[in-house]
Amino acid sequence: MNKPAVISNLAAIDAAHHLHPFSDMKKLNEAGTRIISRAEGSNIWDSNGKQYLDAFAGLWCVNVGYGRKSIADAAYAQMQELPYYNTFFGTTTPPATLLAQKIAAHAGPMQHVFFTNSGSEASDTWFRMARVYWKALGKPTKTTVIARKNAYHGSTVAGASLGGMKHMHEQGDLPIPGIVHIGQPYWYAEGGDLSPEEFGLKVAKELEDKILELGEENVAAFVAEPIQGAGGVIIPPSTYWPEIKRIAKKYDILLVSDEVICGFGRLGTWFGHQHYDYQPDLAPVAKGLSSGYLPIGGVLVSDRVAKVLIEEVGDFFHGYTYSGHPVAAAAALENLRIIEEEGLVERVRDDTGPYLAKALASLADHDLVGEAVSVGLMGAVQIAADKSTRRRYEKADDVGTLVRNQCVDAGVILRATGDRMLFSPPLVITHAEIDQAVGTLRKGLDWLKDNYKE
Ligand code: PXG
Repeated sequence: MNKPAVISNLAAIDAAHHLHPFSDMKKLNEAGTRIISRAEGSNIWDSNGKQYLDAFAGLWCVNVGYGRKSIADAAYAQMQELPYYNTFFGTTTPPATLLAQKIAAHAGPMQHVFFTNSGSEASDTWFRMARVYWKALGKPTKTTVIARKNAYHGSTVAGASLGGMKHMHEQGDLPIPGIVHIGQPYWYAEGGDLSPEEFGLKVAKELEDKILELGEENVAAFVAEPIQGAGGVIIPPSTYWPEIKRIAKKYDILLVSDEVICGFGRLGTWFGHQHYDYQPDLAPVAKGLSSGYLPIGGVLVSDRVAKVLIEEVGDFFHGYTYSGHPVAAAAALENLRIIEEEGLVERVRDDTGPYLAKALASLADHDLVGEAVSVGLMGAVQIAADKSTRRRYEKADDVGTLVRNQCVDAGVILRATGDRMLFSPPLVITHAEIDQAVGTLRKGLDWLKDNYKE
């Protein structure tokens, strides 16, 4: 296929002008940027015409898959009708309002939404909202938020502070005051001699200990992803969420469920908290809300919090020029219509989710596989140096990257967090594509076994 001349130059232009997120630019410029130029279903193509199965849905977000003409049409029609108007001074637009209604239809007692453009902005939004809530109730000391180590909640100052990534904190003197972190339910790495169930209870109990240490009167909220995503698809032991639920109920704090990855079908439920059967007071969303076709996010607000915001707070001095952007909202509306009409949430729950679980379980016999686990279409394979003792390779980042590179070369995009290989494919992925992804990962692990020496 003939390419326009400019394409052959793009990598050089990119190196000259484009700073990439979360990238070592020197190494990237040496290696050359991979240019992705088209996509369809669960597959993407680079500018050399090479095809890849995108087992990562972009960045955990293209839930309905690529190439949905009806989303493009909805955005085009909206752009012609009304490309922009704001939602600030007593106005709204039809798509923004209808999108709020459609989200609410799946969100139980979270019947209101505050729109943002991203998950990071959603983190900043609920963080302020939680403090405003307690102040309005006459409890202005309830400001501290408890979050978890190795969590990811975005890259803004509040988002990166809420996240528990040390390397992010080191850049910019984070976290900001008023944010503290407790342990994560990562049994494989940190569970020691405890059973997963005992360990789940132990790390959940850290929340109670932290509340007692800080004093309930100083704690605003606890935030957690239902399953930690960027941290490595850390699936909590079965005892974890019931205990967190008990503790959050016992003490007067808000429970915040970061649904940016787990929302909109990923776990085979509309939202991750529904899979784990707890009820958040606030829930940031983004990604799957529009399947990444346009940037949009938001915070789902429970009736408990909305009532105070509406009746007690008055003006909430917070918002973005593009909160509820009509074109992004129109795209998101069509995206949610597709999820509903095609029964994608049920398909993940009853069909592709169990199929992925079985395919991953087939890796358990591999010498380097410590665990291979999933919920819905969110899965992880833990690489082990010695699976009998759960010993991990010392250079965890290296082994994950090596296997990831093998998979990408073989035409399957996966993500590695350290020594965990992560799956988060489009919700339209087929059985054959799941087999392709898992089969390619097995070969990558074979390669590591034969070629990597500690
Ligand atoms: N919360 C969670 C749970 C996320 O996963 C955000 C908030 C922030 O969303 P925005 O839209 O501001 O990016 C995220 C984003 C990775 C990776 O490498 C993960 C995310 C973003 C970029 C990279 O896994 N998650």
